[in-house]
Amino acid sequence: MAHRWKNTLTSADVTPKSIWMNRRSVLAGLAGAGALSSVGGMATAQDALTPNTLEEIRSYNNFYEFGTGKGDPSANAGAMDTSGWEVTIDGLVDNPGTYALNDLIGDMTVEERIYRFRCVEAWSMVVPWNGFELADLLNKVGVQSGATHVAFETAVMPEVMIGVQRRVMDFPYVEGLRLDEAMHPLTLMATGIYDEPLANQNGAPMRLVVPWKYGFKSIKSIVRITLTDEQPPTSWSTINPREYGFYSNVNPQVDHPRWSQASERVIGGGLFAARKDTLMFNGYPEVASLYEGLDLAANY
Ligand SMILES: Nc1nc2c(c(=O)[nH]1)N[C@H]1C(S)=C(S)[C@@H](COP(=O)(O)O)O[C@H]1N2
Ligand SMILES: [Mo]
Repeated sequence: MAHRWKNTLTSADVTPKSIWMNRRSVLAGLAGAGALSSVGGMATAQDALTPNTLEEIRSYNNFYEFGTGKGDPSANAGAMDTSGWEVTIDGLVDNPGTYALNDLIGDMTVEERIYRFRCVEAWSMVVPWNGFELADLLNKVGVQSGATHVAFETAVMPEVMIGVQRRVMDFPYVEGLRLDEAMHPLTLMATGIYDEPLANQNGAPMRLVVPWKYGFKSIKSIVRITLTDEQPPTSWSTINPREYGFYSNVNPQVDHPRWSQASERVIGGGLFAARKDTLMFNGYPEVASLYEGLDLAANY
């Protein structure tokens, strides 16, 4: 299938904002790792952030609807039919409704964003997403003044989802953001990777990507987006609030109760998987102002 969204931009095009933002965060990340001297001319952000291969990104997954093993989503998610996908927008919005996906996002400007991706389980990848800013979608549907948070919900298709059949957790999988986090220009709705439509195991046809938060915030295969005036329940913080908080910002100084978050295992790169230091906000310090005055150890 051809990548069907209009206005597709890639790194080959002039994409000042995304490239600039990535470059800035890469600089900060490298400075944090003490490697500033290797930056040299800083040609592009892509030079510094080497993406994982498509094969790696499509074969090592978490998508519990299709099973709890890392290989289960790639083995099982192909059975999900994403044609005729609809997304319901409701709550505190001017234009609520159930939309055919293309009617909702067909006019969005799709950009390439090469982001670090850090799972709470302490592994990481670098993924070249294609997507649009969630803010563009929220502005299109019209957020009403009382809204403070955004809630997201994943499809539930028991016929094809063995994890749903086996009730490995409560479904639908739900997630949420504060409205200011949702409106941040780094927050992406992804529809592709490497200029190809998302594979089902990566959350086709549309999934959230919040690069400064642990991966479980980046909810897949979204069927519902709700604007609300209270903090919405989220799947993992409901299952275990002590281990998984609502914010779940990547933070090397706040360990998971059962393991350190100070470093991460880099997926790929052969037999001797590299480890590297985990960066505050996963190397996106531009989001720090969102949390001024908040105790990040208490609000994990
Ligand atoms: N609906 C749904 N979304 C989900 C998950 C899930 O189990 N179900 N897993 C999360 C977790 S823990 C991670 S690390 C990422 C993994 O995304 P990837 O497989 O595309 O790398 O998806 C997140 N989104
Ligand atoms: Mo994760």
